[in-house]
Amino acid sequence: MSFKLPNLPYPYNALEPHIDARTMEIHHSKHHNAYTDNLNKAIAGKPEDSMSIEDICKNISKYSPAIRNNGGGYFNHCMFWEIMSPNGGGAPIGALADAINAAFGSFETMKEQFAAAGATRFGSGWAWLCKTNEGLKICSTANQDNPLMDISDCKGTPILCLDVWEHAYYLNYQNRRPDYISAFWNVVNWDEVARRFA
Ligand code: MN3
Repeated sequence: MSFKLPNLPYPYNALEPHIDARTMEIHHSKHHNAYTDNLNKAIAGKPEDSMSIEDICKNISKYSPAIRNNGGGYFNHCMFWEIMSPNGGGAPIGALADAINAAFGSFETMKEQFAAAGATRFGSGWAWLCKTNEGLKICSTANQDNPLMDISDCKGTPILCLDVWEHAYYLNYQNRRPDYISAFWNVVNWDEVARRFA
């Protein structure tokens, strides 16, 4: 078994009241665990079994739908847990703040565009802030696709992500996806986003 479900870097209740403990527990121990198990089943006995998840994503057009869905699900959730923190929120500083201002004009405008990308993603998917050769970009992907994937029309190195599948918020927010997105800013780990940006 190549891929392991990572432990969360904080307890399930650490992001309350913004993301509730029950949602975090089910999301991590059931959803992310299932993507991990199903990815391992899909790559068993194949060369992909010895590849990094990033390299699998970058060559995803060569692989099965099961690897695309579960490999994306594995990578996306690993990143999602890390870019949140109970000590999160606030605003980025330094080179990341400069890059955000250069690309969007202000931190507030970046947040508005990111929130719109998540709110308008029809059905299930993710919102992303990506580093590209043309500066920072915001986009969204469907299902478990991500900007590393060669099939993505939203390519770049992801530095911030938000899961907008209903399983990420429905217990606490029901149909109010925009309220979940607003609350997310209180738990963003800007130190980790800056590390990925650098
Ligand atoms: Mn999810």
